[in-house]
Amino acid sequence: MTVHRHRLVWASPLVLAMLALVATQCAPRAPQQRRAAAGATSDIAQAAQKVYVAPGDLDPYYMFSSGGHSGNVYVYGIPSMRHLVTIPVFTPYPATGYGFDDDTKKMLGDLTWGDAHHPALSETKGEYDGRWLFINEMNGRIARIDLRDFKTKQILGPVPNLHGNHASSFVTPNTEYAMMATRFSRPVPQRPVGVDKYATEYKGIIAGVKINPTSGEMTLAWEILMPPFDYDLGDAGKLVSDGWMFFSSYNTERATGKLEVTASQRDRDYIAAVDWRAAEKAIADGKGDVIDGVKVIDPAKVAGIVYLMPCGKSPHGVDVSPDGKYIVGSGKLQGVTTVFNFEKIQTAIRNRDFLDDEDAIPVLKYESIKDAEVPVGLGPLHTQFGPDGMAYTSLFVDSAIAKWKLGTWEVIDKVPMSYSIGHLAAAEGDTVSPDGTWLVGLNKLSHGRHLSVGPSQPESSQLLDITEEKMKLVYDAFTEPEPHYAQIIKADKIKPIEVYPKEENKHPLAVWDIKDAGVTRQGKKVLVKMVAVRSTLTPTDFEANEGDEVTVAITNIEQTTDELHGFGLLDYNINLVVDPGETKTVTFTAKKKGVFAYYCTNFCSALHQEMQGYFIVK
Ligand code: RUQ
Ligand code: CUA
Repeated sequence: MTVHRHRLVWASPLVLAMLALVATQCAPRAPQQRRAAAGATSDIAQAAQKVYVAPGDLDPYYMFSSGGHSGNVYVYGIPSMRHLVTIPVFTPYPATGYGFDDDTKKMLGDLTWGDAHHPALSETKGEYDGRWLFINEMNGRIARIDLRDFKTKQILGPVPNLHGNHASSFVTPNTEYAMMATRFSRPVPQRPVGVDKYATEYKGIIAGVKINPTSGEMTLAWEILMPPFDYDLGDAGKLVSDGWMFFSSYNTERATGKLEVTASQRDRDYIAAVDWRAAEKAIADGKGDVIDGVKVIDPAKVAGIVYLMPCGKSPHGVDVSPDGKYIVGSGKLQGVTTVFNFEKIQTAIRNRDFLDDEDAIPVLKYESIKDAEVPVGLGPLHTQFGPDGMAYTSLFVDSAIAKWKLGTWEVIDKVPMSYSIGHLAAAEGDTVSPDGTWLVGLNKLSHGRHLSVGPSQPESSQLLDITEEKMKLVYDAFTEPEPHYAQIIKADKIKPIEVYPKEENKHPLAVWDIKDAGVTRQGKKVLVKMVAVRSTLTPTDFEANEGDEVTVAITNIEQTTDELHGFGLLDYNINLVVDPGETKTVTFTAKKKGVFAYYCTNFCSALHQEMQGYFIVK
C-alpha cells in the first residue's frame, strides 16, 4: 500500500459554513410567507390539478420507497402520493400476519429488525420489467419481493465476511446480479482484533448476489476482498458500461474513532470500479479462496477485477447516466459533483495509466478520467436522470435540487426542498430511458410543513413536476420513518394477481373442502387442517393437551379478490392472515391451559363477527 500525504481540510471554512447552513435551512416559515413563496392562486390551482387523481381514477406510476429501519417498503401512487400499501420485509407486521406464520417467521430468523436502504426493481435490457423488487438492509441481508403479489419471498443472509450492507441492492441491467458491500469494515474472516490494527487487519467486501432469471432466487456467488474503506452507494453500468459496477467509499484514510474528523482529511476518496464479468470469470476459472464458506477474490492475487477512481470529497451517491457514458460521483463535503467518463476510464486501464495502488488495487489518475466538475451547490448526495441528458442532483446542505445537463455541464435550475433532502427518485429514473415526468425529493426533515405531532416530526416527500424547463414543486406528503431511496415505475408494467389460483396451491396441508377439515393426532403432535371461508373457521373448536406441539394449517378457499380471513388466537401471540387461495401454517406449543378463543381478524362479511371458535388445552 502506498500512503499519501493529504491536505487537512476537514475544518475548512467551507465545511463550517456548510454545517451552519444546515441549521438555518431548517427554520420553519410562517404560513403567509409560505403562501407567497408558492406563488399566485392560479399557480396553486394548476399544481393541484396536476396531482389530482379523481375518485375511481388510478395513478400512472407506483413508487416503491424504502422504509429505513422500519424494515418495510412503502408503496405510493404517483402523482397522488397516496400510500397504497406497506410491504413488510425485515420486520414483523401484524396487519398482514407477516412474521407470525411458520414460513415468514423462519425467513426473518432471529432478526426482527432491519435497516432497509435501496430498493432495486428488476430490469430487462436496462428497463424496469415489473417482476421483482430487491432491497438491502444493514445486517448483511438482501430481500426479494415478488411484484405478482407484493410479498417478500426470500431473505438472503446475513452473508459471511460482509458487515453493514449499505452499498446495496443495485441490480445489473438484465438482473444478473444484485450487489452488496461493506460499510463497516471488520476483520475477514471475522475474529476479535483491536481497532489499532484497523488499517491492515480490517477489510471491506464487495459481493455479487446471483439472481435466477426465471425464479428470482438469490444465491451468494462471490466476494471481493477490499481495503478497509466504508463503501457507501453503488450503481450498475449500463449499455456502453454494462458489465461494470461502481461503488463510492469514504474513510479511505483508514481511520477509526471520531470519523467526522479523522475520515474527512483527504481531498479525495474513491469510487471502486468493478468488472463483474471478470469477477464471474475468475470464479469460474477456479480462482478465489474460500473464507467462511464463500469464494473470495483477493485483488492482490487476481488482477483486472477492481480499479479505484479518486473522487472528492467523501463521495456519497454514485450514479450512472442512462446512456452508460457518465459516472456521477457526489462528494458530500464539497460544492461540485464530479462526472467521470467511462471511455476515459477504459483507456486509462488499457494504458495502465495508474497513480499508484491501495492494497494492490490500481488507482486511476483523476485528471485522466474526469470530464467535469459541475457546480451544483453544497452537499451533493444523489443524482437522478431525465431524458435528453437532464440530471437532477440532491443537495443536502443547500437543501435543494439542482437540475443540470450532461455534456454542457450547465446548471439550469434549482428548487429549495423542505428540508434537507437525501435521496431523490425520478420516474423510471434508473433505466436507460427515464420518463422525465415526476421527481420526488425524499427529505430528512419536515418541521413546520404540517400539523405538529410532537417532538418527532414525520419525514417529508415532495413531488416535483419536471416536464418543463423549470422544476415545479407541486405536492408535500409525509411519510413513515425513514425514507431512503425509492424507485418509480410505470403502473402498467406491474401485473398483480387477483387471487392465488386454486390449481397453483401445492401446499401439502391444503384442504379445499370443509369436510376434509379436522384434527389428527400423532403422539404429542396435533395437526389441525382448517378451512376459512365466509363466515366460518372450520373446525369451530379443537383440543390439545398441555405441552403438545400444535400445527394449524389454514386454507382460505375463497377465489374472490380481497376476501382475506385472519386467524387471531388470543393469549398465544398468534396472528395469521390468509389471502384467497393461500395456505399458511403456524406451529406452537400448547403452553397455557384453559380455553382460548380464535377469530377472523379481517372484516370479511356481514357475519365476520361470527367467524370464531375455541382452542381448549387440557
Ligand atoms: S443513503 S441520503 Cu442510506 Cu442511500 Cu443517501
Ligand atoms: Cu373472515 Cu372476517
